[in-house]
Amino acid sequence: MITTFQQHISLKQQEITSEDSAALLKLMSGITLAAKMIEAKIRRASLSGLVGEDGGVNSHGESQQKLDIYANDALIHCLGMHDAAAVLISEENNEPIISDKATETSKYAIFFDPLDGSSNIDVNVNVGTIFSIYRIDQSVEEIVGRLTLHPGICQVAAGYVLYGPSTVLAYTSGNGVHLFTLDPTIGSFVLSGENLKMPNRGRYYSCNEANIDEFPAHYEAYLSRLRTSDPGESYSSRYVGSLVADFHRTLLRGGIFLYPPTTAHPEGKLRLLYEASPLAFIAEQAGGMAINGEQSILRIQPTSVHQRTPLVIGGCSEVELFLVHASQPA
Ligand code: P6P
Repeated sequence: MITTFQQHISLKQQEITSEDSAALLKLMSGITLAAKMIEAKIRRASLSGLVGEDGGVNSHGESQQKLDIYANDALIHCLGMHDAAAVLISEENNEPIISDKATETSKYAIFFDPLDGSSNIDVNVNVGTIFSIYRIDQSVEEIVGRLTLHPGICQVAAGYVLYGPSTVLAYTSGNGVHLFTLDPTIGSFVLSGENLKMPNRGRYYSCNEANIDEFPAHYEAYLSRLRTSDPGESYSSRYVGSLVADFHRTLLRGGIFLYPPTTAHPEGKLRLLYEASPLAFIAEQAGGMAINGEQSILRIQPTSVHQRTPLVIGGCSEVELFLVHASQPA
């Protein structure tokens, strides 16, 4: 018999009597509704003129795809339907958005990348939505003044939706990682994997090797070490160029994903609060590790909502070997 996402949250939350239970149910129903809307648009994008650039730029001056805007609007609308959300922080918007139905009892901040990797849509490559939920203790007025940011260890829940051959939702609220697959015949996300564990050692490393000459030296030494592993233990390279796709493979097959500092992005390209942190929460809940090259992603104290970070995320075996290389003198 099937278990839907909503049923699973209700069952799981009974195990942890928490004030978050009811709110998480509302917030996650907003996210799953938006995900179904986004999936339906992606599936027909080339037939409905939704591929390509919108002609506008987001808050970082990056050109926006038409589906970036649709996905962002869908998430803002669906999350704004409930009074649980006080504030929404999107990669597409420079400033936090006070939710439509925010009241003094609204106690949650939702950070999201509405459609990560969207430039891949035109060539029919997987894209994803990434989300991260925090409980906050600020009034709406205080938030408008300045949203207090917390390290990733304070996340109440996090996850992603991967739009691919099937649409998969990965989710954690601190009690393991669970996978749900969208069943289009009933329009529900159905439990397809419970308490996932990332293999301690995998066979793939994943990074954009075109930038390798720009990586700090110990990254290059590490990758060379992986490439020259003993026969039968050697690594192969996989790089989709869509973070959620590359991470999801790492979660299921093990190995390591790296986005090191580069000349173009000396602080790293990926965003801490709505890309690295939620994936780090998932990775650690699945028995893996996630660092910024030196320290745990989940322990970084954010200083701005859109700050970037280097990311090294994967199985303990691979990340611990990376740290050995990082500790060696240059
Ligand atoms: P590069 C997509 O634009 C993205 O933000 C992530 O999804 C992906 O991991 C990364 O950038 C790819 O960056 O520089 O390798 O094209």
